[in-house]
Amino acid sequence: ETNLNVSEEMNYTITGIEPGAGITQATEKALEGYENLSGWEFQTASTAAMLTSLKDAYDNEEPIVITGWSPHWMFAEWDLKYLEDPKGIYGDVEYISTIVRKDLKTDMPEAYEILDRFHWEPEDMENLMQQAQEMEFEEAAKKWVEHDDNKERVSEWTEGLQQVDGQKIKLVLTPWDTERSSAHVMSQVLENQGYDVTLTPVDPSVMIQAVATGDADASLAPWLPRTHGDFYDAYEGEFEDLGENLKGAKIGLVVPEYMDIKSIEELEA
Ligand code: PBE
Repeated sequence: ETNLNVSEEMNYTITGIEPGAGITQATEKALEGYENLSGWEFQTASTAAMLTSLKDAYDNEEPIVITGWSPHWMFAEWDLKYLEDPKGIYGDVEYISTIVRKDLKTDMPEAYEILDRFHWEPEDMENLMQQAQEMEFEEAAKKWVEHDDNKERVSEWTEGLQQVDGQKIKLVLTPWDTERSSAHVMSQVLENQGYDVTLTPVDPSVMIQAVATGDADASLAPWLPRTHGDFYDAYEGEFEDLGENLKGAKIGLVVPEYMDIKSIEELEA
């Protein structure tokens, strides 16, 4: 059986990312949910380490299973595929929501309105993330906001709203490029309206808690319904959800195209 050899070759190991990621939690559920994975190791470290391992494996055409997600440039850089997930543990297509603290509408009505209006497409986020490979996110976001293709949309987010004079607003994000992108775009837009913006990266569990307790004003970072669903449910009713700011995200187990395997269930016990 070729698959047996392949799983052995990988030392029955899934290469993960940060321990606090939603995708890490989902993968722990997958290890419990799929009998064939019960003896597998799940290595967590960092996104950077995962990408290095993926690059090394790919360059040598060796097998590897990683925890992957879209949007991400890994799919443009390498030929990769999501393994089918017949038990649906990683969920289906996801959206990213904007959440705000409960009194934000009363306290900061203009900021609330801007946050409520903000939405964009996966390819916008991808373009910005790609730009940010060569410069700081702050600069990439500034370019994105000022780009001719985006100007009109961006101005709709603030149309008819009053400027403020240095009002402080605190956004929390999670420490991945997808969320660096949205947070820095929102930061540019709010600063252009006169806000004094603080961006704080935190773990997904803390991100939702911070908005629920009012420590942070807002976040553009919750991946739903699955990736951060448990954290979201734990604080449901203690924050306000303004709805999706992006549709078409995804998480799952990802392998190089050259691997002769289609489904999580084909990994050998
Ligand atoms: N991610 C990217 C994060 C959210 C954004 C999928 C790696 C996670 O919590 O899994």
